[in-house]
Amino acid sequence: MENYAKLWLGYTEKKNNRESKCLKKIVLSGAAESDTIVKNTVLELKSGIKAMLGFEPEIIVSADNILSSMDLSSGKYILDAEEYSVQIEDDGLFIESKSASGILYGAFDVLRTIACEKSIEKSYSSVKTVRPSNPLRMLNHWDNMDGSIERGYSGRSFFYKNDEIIIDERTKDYARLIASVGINAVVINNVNVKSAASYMITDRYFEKLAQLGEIFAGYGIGLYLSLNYASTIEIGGLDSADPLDERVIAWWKEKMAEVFKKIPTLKGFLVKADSEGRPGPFTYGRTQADGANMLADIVKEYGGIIIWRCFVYNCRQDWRDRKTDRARAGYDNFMPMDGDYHDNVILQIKNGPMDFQIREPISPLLGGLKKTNQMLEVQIAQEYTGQQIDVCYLIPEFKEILGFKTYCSETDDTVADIINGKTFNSRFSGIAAVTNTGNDFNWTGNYLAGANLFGFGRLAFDTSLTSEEIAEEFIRMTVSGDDNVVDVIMNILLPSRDIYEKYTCPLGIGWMVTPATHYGCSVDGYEYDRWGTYHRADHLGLGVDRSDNGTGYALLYNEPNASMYNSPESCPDDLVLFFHHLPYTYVLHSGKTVIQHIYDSHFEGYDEAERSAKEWDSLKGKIDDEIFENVSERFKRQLINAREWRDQVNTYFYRKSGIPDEKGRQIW
Ligand code: GCW
Repeated sequence: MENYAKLWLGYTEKKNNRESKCLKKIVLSGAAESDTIVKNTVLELKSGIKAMLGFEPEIIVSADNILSSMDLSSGKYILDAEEYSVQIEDDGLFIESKSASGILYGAFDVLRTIACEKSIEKSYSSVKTVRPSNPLRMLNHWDNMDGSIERGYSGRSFFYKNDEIIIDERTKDYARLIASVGINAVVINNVNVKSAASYMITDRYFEKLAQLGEIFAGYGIGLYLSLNYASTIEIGGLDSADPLDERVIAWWKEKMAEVFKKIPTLKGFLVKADSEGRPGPFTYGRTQADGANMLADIVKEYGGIIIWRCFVYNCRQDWRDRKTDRARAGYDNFMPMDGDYHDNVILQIKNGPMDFQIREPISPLLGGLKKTNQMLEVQIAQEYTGQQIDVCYLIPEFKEILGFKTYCSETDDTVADIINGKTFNSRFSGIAAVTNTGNDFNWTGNYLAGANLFGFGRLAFDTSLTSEEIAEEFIRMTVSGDDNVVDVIMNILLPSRDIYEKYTCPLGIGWMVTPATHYGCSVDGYEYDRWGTYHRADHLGLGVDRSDNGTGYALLYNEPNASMYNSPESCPDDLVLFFHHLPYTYVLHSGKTVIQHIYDSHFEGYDEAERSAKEWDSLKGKIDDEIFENVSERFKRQLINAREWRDQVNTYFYRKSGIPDEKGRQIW
């Protein structure tokens, strides 16, 4: 037996499409037969169809259609290039694209259709054309070279062990898995670049990195590294990392020439600077733009890009200080330089202004910045959302984020429009997820967390897909094609984010988690701490005043969002405590008081989690035992967690407020 699951590329035997004539001959048109991606595509189609349908198709590759003059450095052209179409013509199936990657995506479309047991004839009788929604569709690994993973809940790293890079069958299967859902970029090391990882840009690792880059390139995936901003000091022997210091610039020039020569497939770097103890340009009185531009100018001649994170805030705050607002930090640090970032810099912005809580407003940088390349960062590693113990299907949340209207322009003003490059005609843009994988047998700890890995890729590739469509594909391809099983798991996945929200932090307030580990309830865990993460509860009420009477954060949005958030009357219930400090007796739009909402949602959240666990139990014997047991065991832990959250939050606020539950349920 393999030591890892095949997930959605299991290619088990299928009943439908066995007689399909057009699958006997498949034409790949638009790229050369000698191209590695094309070779991999041919192998994938042959083995996949053979395993699912019992015959091997004849595959013809024709290089027609290549646009040799294509400028791949421009975002728009990348989208053009990666677009594919599939259709039945005469007696064969034609997969066409202007690039080898597009052909690969077309092939995976066909394999998905077969794996989901949809009719090939119906699916492709008229031409199906798909153009990816985003130029960059990226995964960020927070893997450390000692094999640990920061915020990893699925075992150890499959990239590193004891400061060495691992390359084996799993590396290639990982590339296949993520390419199959449309990922085209991957950062393979933690943004906190320390210890051995600082030496990734040295001789010690070039050879292995070059090999890794080749494997990824064979599946249309660009390799990126996280960079230690202070490399000049840590490995360069200089005493400064000042981006305007000539010695620093000279060191980087020489270094980058070497790095791009030794790792020819390298596409660029991700940088976390001036954040949570990491060094950065602020140390030298320089701006974030100074730091990013210095590196970008140097990597430009190699076609490289610098992805610079906006997660810059004061993590040494005094809890007594009510003026400093962590939520403002990203905006305050990056907005003033809008227009100054050079054209191969992309700012990578977390979806919310804080840090991947179960409910946050959209970062006001998205819709604020108008002259800067932008990328959205979401987190499928469930750091604050159940750590792959609790089931939490995040695609509905990502759909909300992408659909958010920022009012930054007359048309095309949603987050999806901004990051796909449409709104500001950006050259480089896209979406990244902090990934949830590790070397566990099933890759993601909980099998159901695989839906977030699968779903993130699918959504990044085609933002128009619904959460339901994505969940259904995932289940059919990974667990079972039985309609009843599909229904049961859909009913578990789709409401899971709401359920998790209900039994954890109410009304957008966030942060009532156990400090450091971030799993489990601790209402006051972060209340008197230095991280800028407070709920400000007293005997009368709770919430953070971010209106114009408070920190003014609400006014960072474009109108009408600013006014909407600024007043509790117009602020949506689910964020009202993020923006306002309200009495427990305040009546929400739902008609409930704040305190009654807290009680009701927590009782409901637990009950619904329990119902999901029971639904899962009904699958015993109907699905693979290994999957069944894995998720069952996680559900047991989820219920313990949900019960603690419910009872601690309810009890805490009952004791603070002295207001009993209208329904007289048990509070401790
Ligand atoms: O949420 C915080 C995490 C850190 C992480 C940081 C970041 C990689 O708790 O573990 O560091 O975010 O995004 O940089």
